[in-house]
Amino acid sequence: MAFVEYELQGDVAILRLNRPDKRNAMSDAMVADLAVAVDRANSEAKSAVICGNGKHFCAGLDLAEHSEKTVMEGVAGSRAWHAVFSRIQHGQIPFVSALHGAVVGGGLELASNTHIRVADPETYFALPEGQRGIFVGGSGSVNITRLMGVSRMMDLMLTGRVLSVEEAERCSVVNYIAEPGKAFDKALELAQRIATNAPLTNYLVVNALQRIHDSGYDEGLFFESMVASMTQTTPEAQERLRAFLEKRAKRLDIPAAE
Ligand code: 1HE
Repeated sequence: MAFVEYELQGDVAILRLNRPDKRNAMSDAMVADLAVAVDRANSEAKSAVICGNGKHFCAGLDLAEHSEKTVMEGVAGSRAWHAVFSRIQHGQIPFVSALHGAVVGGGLELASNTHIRVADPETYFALPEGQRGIFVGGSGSVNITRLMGVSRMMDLMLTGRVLSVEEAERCSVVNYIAEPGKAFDKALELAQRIATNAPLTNYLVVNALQRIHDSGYDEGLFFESMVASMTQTTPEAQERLRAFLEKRAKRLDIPAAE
């Protein structure tokens, strides 16, 4: 996997986009390597971090490669992105992205498929597709829009304007702004914590929540009851509940009163 480095640190898989000389621009080969790494993480880890080597998280689609494609090759390429991104969004485990530098075009699409986004303060976001004469093709029209809404998505795509990390946090693109240079450390800390949850709960959070939100009100509530009951009746849940009642479980980290 030349374009994606993979490492298993305890229960957490670390996936590093590794094409820093091209700002981690996503070529077809990189998408294929990402698919292998994502499948491996889903099969052996309890959570994962996705980050980028070099000065930037990801400069999006490899524009050099894509200037040469036919319509059908373009469709196949977009569908390949969808396939790997959906194995992130609806895979076996939660993925946390650690963002820094440029998170642009397809880089923002990748981040929008992860479950939590942590960013360094100097991170910036943009969708320059309009200027390049193309359209989002890596699920952005669905997944970035879900985060920021159609109005902001239109603004970004039409004007190509650059969003600061504070603006990105305000519109739910970023969950955490880390201390300078610490996005990876913070993302790893969160992933390690997530890895201690019951695996079935993690699986259902990443697979059921968005689907419940996408369904009708009544269907959503019904689906929720099924999922809730399924988790509550597992031996793991029963042991975790017993551990709490017997004071063996960690309490919430409540901030100390002034
Ligand atoms: C690239 C790419 C790329 C850099 N494809 N080669 N994405 C974009 O429109 C963003 C295009 N990139 C940039 O605007 C800038 O590179 C950055 C702001 C991200 C970073 O700037 P900087 O000064 O750190 O790097 P650089 O000097 O611009 O680029 C370094 C090299 O990376 C250079 O190649 P070199 O051979 O001249 O050294 C660049 O050509 C190369 N490079 N970005 C190919 N994207 C599924 S649909 C998704 C649609 C999209 O993603 S559209 C958005 C595409």
